[in-house]
Amino acid sequence: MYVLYGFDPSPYSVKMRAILRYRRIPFIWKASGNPRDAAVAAGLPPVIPVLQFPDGRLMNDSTPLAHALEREHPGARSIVPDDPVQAYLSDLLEDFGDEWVTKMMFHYRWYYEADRAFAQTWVVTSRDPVMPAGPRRAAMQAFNDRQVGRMAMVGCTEQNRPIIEDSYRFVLDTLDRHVRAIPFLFGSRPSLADFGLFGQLQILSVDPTPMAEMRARAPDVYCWLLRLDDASGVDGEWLDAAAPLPDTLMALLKHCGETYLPFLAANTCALQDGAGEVALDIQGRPYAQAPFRYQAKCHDALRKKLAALGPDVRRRLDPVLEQAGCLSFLA
Ligand SMILES: N[C@@H](CCC(=O)N[C@@H](CS)C(=O)NCC(=O)O)C(=O)O
Repeated sequence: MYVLYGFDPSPYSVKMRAILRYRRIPFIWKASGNPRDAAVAAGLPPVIPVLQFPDGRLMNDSTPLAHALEREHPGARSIVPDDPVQAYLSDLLEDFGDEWVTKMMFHYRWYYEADRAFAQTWVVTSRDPVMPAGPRRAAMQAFNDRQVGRMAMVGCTEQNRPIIEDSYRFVLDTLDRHVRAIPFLFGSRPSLADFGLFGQLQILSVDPTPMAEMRARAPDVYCWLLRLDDASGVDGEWLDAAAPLPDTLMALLKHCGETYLPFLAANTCALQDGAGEVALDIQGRPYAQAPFRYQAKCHDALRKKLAALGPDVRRRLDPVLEQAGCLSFLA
């Protein structure tokens, strides 16, 4: 049996849980205590979720984990589209979810008073629901202070706030239109991209400020999240690879090309130049944050994956990436 160490308020944990459920891979959800201890004890980076494989191996980082599950359980219920063009776009949108939409999750959770108060409770009670009042208050305050102290590091600043909030609204509006026409991003079955967006948006659908916004302006996104949380009963098809991509999917890719990818490229440059700051204009507004090493790895992985695709795939994929304004950041 697999064991997934994580907890409900963690976007990457609920992403991984939804993948295991959709894939019908039996697992135990270990969500009490401090799930990060499982990573530390195994000498892994101290992040959750951590997945223990039936042979006892432990691994973390949801993207390589999802691909490891593809290798262990190939075939039916794969979350990688059969068409390599769609598979690449799914990887790209998953990364957009994991690394850009996460800025929205972190911003709303730690910027607004009501969200900060709720998140502290949710995190502390997930670790121990019956902690005595004194230690509980102290744990809530300590967690709040730690996360608020990290906001600038991940780009959640007053300067960047309009870019992040407008991007949240764009994703909501576009996804809302999409899921009213097509059940998941690449057809009537979910892809890795769906799960990447799901992880962050699931948390945004619970934290009070973004939840109110989501329910008011994108109720179908809210319902899509509920469906995707346990999609073990979904049996669907991928989009026809020969047909043009739906407008809504193109719009999401274009948005990625206007927001996340310029940031990713500027981040890589800043790290190469040893600069202390990533600064660029996003949709005509100034955006700045400290460089982030993990996201340079994400950029590199996307570029290497594109470079490894054969000419037949590139002949179909490059025009899509070009039209979406993504190609120059990836080639
Ligand atoms: N790239 C990793 C990110 C995992 C991650 O950042 N997890 C957060 C919780 S959602 C974490 O453990 N952060 C470290 C901490 O809070 O100490 C993944 O996809 O799993």
